[in-house]
Amino acid sequence: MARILITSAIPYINGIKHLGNLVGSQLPADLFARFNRAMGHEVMFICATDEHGTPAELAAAKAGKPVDVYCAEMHEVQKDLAAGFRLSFDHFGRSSSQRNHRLTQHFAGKLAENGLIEEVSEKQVFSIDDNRFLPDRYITGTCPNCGYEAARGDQCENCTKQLDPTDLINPRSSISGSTNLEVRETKHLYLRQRSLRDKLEAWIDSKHDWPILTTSIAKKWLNDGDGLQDRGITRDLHWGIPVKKGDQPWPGMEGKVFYVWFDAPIEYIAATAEWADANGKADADWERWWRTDMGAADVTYYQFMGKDNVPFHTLSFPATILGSGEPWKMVDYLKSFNYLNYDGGQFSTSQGRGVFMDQALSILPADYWRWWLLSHAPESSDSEFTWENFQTSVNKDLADVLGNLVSRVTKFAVSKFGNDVPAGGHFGPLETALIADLGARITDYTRLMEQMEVRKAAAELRAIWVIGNEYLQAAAPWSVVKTDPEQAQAIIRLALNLIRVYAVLSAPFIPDASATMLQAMGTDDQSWPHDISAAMRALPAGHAFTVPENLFRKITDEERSDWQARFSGVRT
Ligand code: B3M
Ligand code: ZN
Repeated sequence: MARILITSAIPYINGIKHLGNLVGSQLPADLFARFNRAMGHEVMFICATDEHGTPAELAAAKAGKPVDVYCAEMHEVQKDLAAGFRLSFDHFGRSSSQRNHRLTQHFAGKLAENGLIEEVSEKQVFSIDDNRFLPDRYITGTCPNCGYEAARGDQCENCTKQLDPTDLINPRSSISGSTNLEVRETKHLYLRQRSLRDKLEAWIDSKHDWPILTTSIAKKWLNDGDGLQDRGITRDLHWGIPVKKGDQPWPGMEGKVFYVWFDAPIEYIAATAEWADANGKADADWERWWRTDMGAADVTYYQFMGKDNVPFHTLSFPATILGSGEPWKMVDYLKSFNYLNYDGGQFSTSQGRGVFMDQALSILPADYWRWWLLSHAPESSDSEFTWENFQTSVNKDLADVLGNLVSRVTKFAVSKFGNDVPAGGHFGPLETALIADLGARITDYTRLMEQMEVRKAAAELRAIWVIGNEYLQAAAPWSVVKTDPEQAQAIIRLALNLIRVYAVLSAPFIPDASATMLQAMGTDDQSWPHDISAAMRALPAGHAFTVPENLFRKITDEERSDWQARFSGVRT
């Protein structure tokens, strides 16, 4: 039994995520966690909300709530949606937790001890009425280039010119509109990543099995232009983790917080500590996942994320860990994803374009989305959600192939032989051929799941469903029963066992349908069919079963066009 640590990139707190976000990290991470549990491994699957930074502050202000209240509420919303999608986290933490405060301050203290922190003085715009420094993009004014009146301090949206806040004519705070601004001197901490460059390169070079997408992004940031830049790890904000050196004050840094990207990945560790706290466990119970001197040396650690997050996980976070000089577990395999586009364009949170997690669950159950998203995961390139494709996939794969097989077999079996697995006949050449074919395909499917080849695994699972249908077509129990009822019983006995095997194999993709199938088969035997001959006899003659509710319904053309219009982002 192996020990598998899995983390998904932690979603920002401000707002509900769309399906593109979901398929880029949390959902494939869940697939992998479920698969590894099915393999009998010990799994720790961690996610959290990413709660700091200016966007969180501004979203709270917009909602008219104190930022801590806003974050607590949005955390619950995201947690419920995760549960709705059946994301099987062992813990869904919060980056604003006390655990993360202490760990983040601990890492900063260690980095300082090791001479890796530099204090740098900078000039920044301060808003006297807002009583805060303003990040560039929260300063608005008139563009000196084109005269656009709502240009941002970093760029003019109208003419695209890159700006400095001091270039703006009549600058004002985007938060309050106040023009009572001045330039002040402020001090920040920089992590001297450059001095860790060789260590980082050696570490990245030691990863021979990473996906090309991951390695190419890591290398690009390591080597491009000036190479690795030293990185500011503090901000002049109120909401965040106060800058401290371990548990000691940091002179000159009073009132400042750590930059959100410094504390967010540390939350992977902190959330595991939160898991221990929430479950009455000791520190040693989470440390055995994270400290190589406390048992984590035999853990294999997998991270899942969208490609835009890769630089932070291949350079910045490893720099924090390596720079600490302490024996923390580092990632072994980093699975990254391209983008999912939406119906000829992009998902857009600001325009409400595309399907968001809450909307998705309000129109169809989780399994429909899980199946489509995972079977079209943007692995080797970006992929695109279209309603036509979604309808076809659901109606064919789920309703026609899997759902139909389950309902045809169980209804026929009950009507001809009653509610027990029938005892007659023997497996003949057709059954032997099916079992051999299944065995080979399940070996292949298991390997693809181990390798996190999400789309290929989905395609193999679909093929496994299809050969079951083809077998039934060929074996035709509905005709055979008229001439050779004993043989029809053998066919049905095999087909009922096939349903259990399908339930087990499909569970990582479509857990609810899988549970319904197992329940109908009157079993909680979820053992993976490594030995297919034995697995096809797991439900013996005389074992009771029932006919399940219809597993999947079809999407009508009318629904498809309604939904397409509803989520197009064109406000009516
Ligand atoms: N919150 C960005 C994102 O949700 C960021 C990930 C943090 S992972 C430590 O895509
Ligand atoms: Zn302009």
